[in-house]
Amino acid sequence: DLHPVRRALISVSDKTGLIELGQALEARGVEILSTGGSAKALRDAGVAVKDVADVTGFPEMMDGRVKTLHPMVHGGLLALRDNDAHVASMEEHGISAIDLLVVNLYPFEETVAKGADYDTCIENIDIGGPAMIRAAAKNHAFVNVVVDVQDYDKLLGDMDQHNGATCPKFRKKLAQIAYARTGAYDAAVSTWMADALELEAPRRRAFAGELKQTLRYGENSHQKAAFYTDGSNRPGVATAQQLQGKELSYNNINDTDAAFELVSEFDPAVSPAVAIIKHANPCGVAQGATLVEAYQKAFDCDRTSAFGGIVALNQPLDAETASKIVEIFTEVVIAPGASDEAKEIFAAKKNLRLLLTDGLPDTRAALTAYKQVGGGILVQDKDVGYVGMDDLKVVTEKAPTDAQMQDLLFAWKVAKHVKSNAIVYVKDQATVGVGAGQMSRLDSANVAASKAERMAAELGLDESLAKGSAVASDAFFPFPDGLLEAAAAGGTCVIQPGGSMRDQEVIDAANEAGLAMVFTGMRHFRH
Ligand code: 93A
Repeated sequence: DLHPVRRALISVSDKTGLIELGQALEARGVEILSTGGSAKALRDAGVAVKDVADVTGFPEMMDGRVKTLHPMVHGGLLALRDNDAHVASMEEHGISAIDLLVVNLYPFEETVAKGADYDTCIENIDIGGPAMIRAAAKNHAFVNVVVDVQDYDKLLGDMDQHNGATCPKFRKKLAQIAYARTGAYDAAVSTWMADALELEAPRRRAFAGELKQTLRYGENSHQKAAFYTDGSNRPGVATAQQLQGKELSYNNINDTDAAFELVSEFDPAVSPAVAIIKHANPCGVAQGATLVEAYQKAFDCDRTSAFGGIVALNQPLDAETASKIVEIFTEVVIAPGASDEAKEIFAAKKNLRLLLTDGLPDTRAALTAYKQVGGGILVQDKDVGYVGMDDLKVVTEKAPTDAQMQDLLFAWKVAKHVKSNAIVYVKDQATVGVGAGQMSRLDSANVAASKAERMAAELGLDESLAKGSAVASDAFFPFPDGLLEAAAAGGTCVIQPGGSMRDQEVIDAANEAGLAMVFTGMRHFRH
């Protein structure tokens, strides 16, 4: 089952490593066929190459749309070498076997990412490449197919282990990668088309991913798990660089994502912000004059829960903040960069994971969110809803002061990232109580209030942290009870979507309790 590699076809858009590969194959006595640009690059470097056009007897035509789509190529890729009839056909038509195909495709994904116009994107749909890749992969019993630059060395390594041939298991692995690549490629094309056509629910959808790392286990130790990138290059946990610390776990990744997406809601040009996350919910979020102040304020919301938490920053980590963070056990820190001094401070804490990103994600960019359910996949727009000052409607006799307004908007941004039912108390641009994931809104208000009280006691204060706070509710209050609970805890102003049948009852209760309340007209369920 060892098949010597005697003849290769190389056709690559990304020319990285091409010359080295060509030279290595030549040194191993492999004959090389190649297409226009790839052939030229190899020839310029002194590697002997045969033009595919000379093999097919046809020039590359129609702007290169037709260059390798020919029986001389596809016959050479698909023929079964141990089938007499196939071999007879090859002889009859003068087709020579191709034992190795090296292709990487027209950069369709990159072209879309650059924001190219429709026709340019269409022109970057590779046809001949995927056709060859699929043919070679089907015939992996005899043919090697390489679609990733990172596999060049592995190919040469396998050849060297087997005296210029490759083993069947290696060829099978290459074939699996090849089909995943063409699948992902067409997924990218169909997803782009669905967007370009503004289709709300395309009748067929394709998904694709590329392995970033295997994980030791999933949410629990008896679950297998792995982490895939989606090719979008969005700054975030999937594209971050890990500078130090243990390998990230499944739960770390989930929590780090929640933390970074939340903190990225806060414009770093306005002020530094910090979010501390536990179990995908914030246990402290704050803005401050400095990053370290923001961290301290976030930490003071719920010091107990912050232990072993995940910290996200909207600005590069500085030395002061780094020193403060290492005072307690923290699982992960993610930031858009870090100073050398900060890195040094972290280096002393070997287990602390530090992830650095290339900037913050655009939290308003349209994205699609998926959720698996029994027998299906739910697809929706990511919640990129945003409410600004001008969208708010004051519904009570009292209107919020400017300072209250700032805290209401802050609380609203945080509430969007808290599992429903979400109630968030905020004072001076810092959360002071977060109630998450309860089955009743009243319970969430209670949880937030009791946390604010417990923390106040811990800090030696004689009134609840929630005293004088702004309160956000991710969805409307169906009854006045949750609102009254928030008022009793110390809330003085409220932000909520409105839209309940009992809105008037709730507004009356707010007026009676002396609260100022605004409606957003938009809710932020998050389940
Ligand atoms: O336009 S194509 O779809 N038609 C083809 O017949 C064809 N054959 C190879 N594109 C085709 N290719 C692609 O050309 C390869 O997949 C590769 O991405 C690219 C390499 O072209 P060059 O060697 O001229 O740079």
